[in-house]
Parts: sequence; structure tokens; C-alpha cells
Amino acid sequence: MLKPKVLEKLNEQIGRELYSSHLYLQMSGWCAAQGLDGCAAFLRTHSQEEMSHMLRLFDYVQQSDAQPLIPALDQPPHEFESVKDLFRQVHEHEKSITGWINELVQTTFEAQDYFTFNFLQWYVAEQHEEEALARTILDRLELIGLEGRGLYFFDADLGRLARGEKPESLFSGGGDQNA
Ligand code: OFO
Repeated sequence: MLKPKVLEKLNEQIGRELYSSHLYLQMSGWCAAQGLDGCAAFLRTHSQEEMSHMLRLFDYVQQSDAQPLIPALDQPPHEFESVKDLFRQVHEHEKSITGWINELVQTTFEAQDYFTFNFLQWYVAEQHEEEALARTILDRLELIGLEGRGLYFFDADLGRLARGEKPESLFSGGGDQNA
């Protein structure tokens, strides 16, 4: 049986993962409108991953004999100054998610709910990967700038990541989209 404080925090996290899914889908729409099809595909895949993160929590709550509650969600932003601005927001968002996951883990520890504490370790590892990937993307963008062929190759590489293929050059040694 989940303690009320733990259940409340799990429901909040369900909302955040769902919001992440909406955010990345909306960002994918912006990229497609700019002709950045690789970025759009990457963000769409990422949106689906966030949906699966939400469902994992949703199912855990159900399996713990409680009813998950999806909170009301804000509308995600749909205008960005540039693709760099967009990926800066992705990185900031992932850092916030890490902070919330850590808070949630702390709550389970204080409540001595070691089942949920253990369940959440997957999210701790996942956030480490996601933050690293978002940082790598941002670093590459800062390196290549926003003009000319650099952006074209960057977009092509994000498309490869979305298809689970190896990026050609920009991401050698970088993160893993499926991590
Ligand atoms: Fe990218 O956040 Fe889910 O966990």
C-alpha cells in the first residue's frame, strides 16, 4: 500500500512525464515547420519515450493497489527563437526532471517505502542518460553554430539517432537516443 505522500508525488511525476511528452511533440512540430525533419523525428521519438515513462509510473501505481491521477497540464511552448534555443530548453527541462526524480526518491526513502525507492532507480539511471544526451546535443550546436551546412549535417544526424542509426560525425562519442 502506498503512503499518501508517496502517492501524491508519484501522481505529480506522472503529470511531468506526460507534460514532457507533450513538450517534445510540440517541439517536433516546430522543427518540422522549419524544415528540420531530422530534429522533428528525433523529438517525436523522444515524445514517445516520455509517454512510456509516464505509463511505467501509471502501471506501478495501479500494481500498488492505488488509482493513478493525471493532473491538469500546462500548454507547452510552441515558439522558439532558434533550434539552439529549443535544445537549450530541452536541456533545462531534463535538469528539472532530474531534480523532481531526486525529490521523489528522497520522499520514498523518508517514508521507508523501499519498493518504490527500488522502482525509481530506473528513472535515476534514465535521467543520467537523458541529461548527458541533451548536453551533448547542445554542445554540438554551440560548436557548429546555426548557419550553413553545419545545421544541415546536425539535422541529418538527429534523424539518424531517431532511426536508431549511428550518427555520422557530430555525435561520435555522444549520447544514445535509446538509452
Ligand atoms: Fe526525459 O524524463 Fe522521463 O524520466
